[in-house]
Amino acid sequence: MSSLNGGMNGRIEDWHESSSNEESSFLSRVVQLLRSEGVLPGELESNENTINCPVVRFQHPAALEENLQLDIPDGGKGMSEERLLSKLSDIIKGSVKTSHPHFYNQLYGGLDPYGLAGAWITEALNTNQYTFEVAPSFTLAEKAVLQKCLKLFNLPENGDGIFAPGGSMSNMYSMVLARHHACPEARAKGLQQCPPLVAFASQDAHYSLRKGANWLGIGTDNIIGVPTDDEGKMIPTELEAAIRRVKQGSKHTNGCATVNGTHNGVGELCGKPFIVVATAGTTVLGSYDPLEEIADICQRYGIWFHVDACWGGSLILSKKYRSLLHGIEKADSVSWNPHKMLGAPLQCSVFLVRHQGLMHKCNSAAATYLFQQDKFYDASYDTGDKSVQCGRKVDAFKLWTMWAARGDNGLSALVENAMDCSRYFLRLITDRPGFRLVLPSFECTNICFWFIPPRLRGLEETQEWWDDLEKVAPNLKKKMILQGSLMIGYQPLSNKGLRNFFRLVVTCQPPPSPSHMEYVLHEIERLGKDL
Ligand code: ABU
Repeated sequence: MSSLNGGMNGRIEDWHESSSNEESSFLSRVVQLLRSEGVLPGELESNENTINCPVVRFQHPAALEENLQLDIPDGGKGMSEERLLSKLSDIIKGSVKTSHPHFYNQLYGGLDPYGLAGAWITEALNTNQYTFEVAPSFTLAEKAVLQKCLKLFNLPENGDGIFAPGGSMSNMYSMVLARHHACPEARAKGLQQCPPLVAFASQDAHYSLRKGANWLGIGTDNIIGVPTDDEGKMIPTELEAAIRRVKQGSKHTNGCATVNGTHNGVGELCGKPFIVVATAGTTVLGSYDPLEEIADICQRYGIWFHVDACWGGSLILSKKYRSLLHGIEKADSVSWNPHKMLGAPLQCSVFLVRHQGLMHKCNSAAATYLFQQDKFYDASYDTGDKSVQCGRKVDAFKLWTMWAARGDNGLSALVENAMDCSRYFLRLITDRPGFRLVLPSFECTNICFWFIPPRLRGLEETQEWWDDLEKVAPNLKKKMILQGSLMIGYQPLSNKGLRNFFRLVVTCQPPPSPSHMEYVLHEIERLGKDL
C-alpha cells in the first residue's frame, strides 16, 4: 500500500481500482482500531468489574495539542495510511470513552449498538432528509418513528413532528410555532406587528429558551423565570400569578425574574404571554413540573403549552414510571432526546406537535429547486420544507433501528434497569457517612449529592465550612479525571443557593448494574478520603 494521497500514475481506471481497494481496507482497519481501543459497544468490559481501559486519559489542552499535531500542512500529498491510522489511534486515545460504564458525567452516555448500526447505515448512504427523492426509505422511517412517538406521548395521531439537531433546536421549534400561533403576522412582517411576546418557564428550565428568545427576536428579558418549589418543580400558582401580571401590564414586584440562575433584568412586564415551557426532567435535579396543572392554566389563558421532555421523556417508555409525565398529552408540543437516557447516537432529538400542518405554514420557504409541486410522485412526502434546516441528517433512523430491534418492551426494560440502578445508588448513599443528598428523593436517574470528606464531618456548618466544602467536588473531580477511573459532573445551583454538588447521571447504555453503582461509591470514597 503506497499512500492515501492520490498519487496518480498510469490509467485512471487502475487508479480508481487501487484507491477503492485501499479505502475499503482502510475502513476495515478503522473498525478494528475502534474495537481495539474499546470504543465500540460491549468492547470495554471483560467482566462486570474488570474494565480494561480508562474512561479518559486526560492531557491538558496545550499538551494534547503538542502531542496530536493536528495541523494539516498546506500543499503536500497527504499522509500514508500507516501514519494516518497511527494519528487516528492517538486521537481516539485522547478522547473520552463516553460508552464506558463509569461515565456518568452528562445527560447522555453509552451507545445503543442498534442505534450505531442505524447511524452507520445513514452515514454510509450519506443523504439528506429533505426530500423523498433522495431519501425515500428514510423519509418513511422518519414518518413511522414520528407516528410511534406521537402515540407514545398520547398526542393526536394526525399530529406532526420532525427530528431536530439537538434539544435546544427542538425547544426553539416550539417557540417559533408558539410565536406563529400568537402572531402569524410575524413571519412576513416581523415582530413589530406583534405585541411584546412573553414566555414562561421555571427557574430550573433549560438555557436553550434564552437562546431561542434571542434568536427569535423575543428578547431574553421577556422570559419569566417562574419559581420552583424545594424539589425543583414549577409552582403553578406562581405561574398563574406571573401570567396575570403580564396580562395586566403591571410591574414585576418581587424583583427580577431568573432562568437557570441568570439575571433577566425584567422591568415592565406587559405583553402577550405566548408560551409556557414545562420541564419533564430538569437538567440538574431531574424534577418533573406538574404538567396537568400547568396544562390547565395554559388552556385557561389560551397559551401554547410546550413540554421540554428532552431528558426525562424516556420514562414514558416504562409503565412503572410514566405517571410522572401525566398531562403531557395535553401539550401543544413536546421535545424528547432519545440520545440522552436511551443512548441513541448523538444527535437524536424529536420535536412533536399536535397541530397538523402548522410546521409547514410557519417554516415553509417553498424552494422551487427542491420542493417542486409538479413532481411525478406524491410531493407531500417531501418533508424538508417544514424544517428550519436545508441540509438535515437522517437522525430518525437511529431510533427506528433501536426501536425495531428492541420493541417497546426492550426499551422499557432498559429504562427500568437504569432507574433501578439509580435507586440502588440512592439507597447506598442515603445515611452513609460522608454523603448527603441534595433532595430527599429524586424522580429521574440523576442523583445529586455532596461528598463530605472525613476532615469536614461532624463540624459546625459555618460559612467557612461551606466555602471549604465547595472546593471538594472540583478537587475530587480532578482526581477522577487524572486517574481516568470515573467521570461524574458537578455544579452549583445558584437559584436554590446550593453550592457545588455532584450529579450522577445513570443512563440505559451500557446497561448499568448494582456492582457499577458500588464501584462509584467506593471510588468516590477512595479518591475523596484525604481531601
Ligand atoms: N442539554 C443539557 C445537557 C447538559 C448535560 O449533559 O448536563
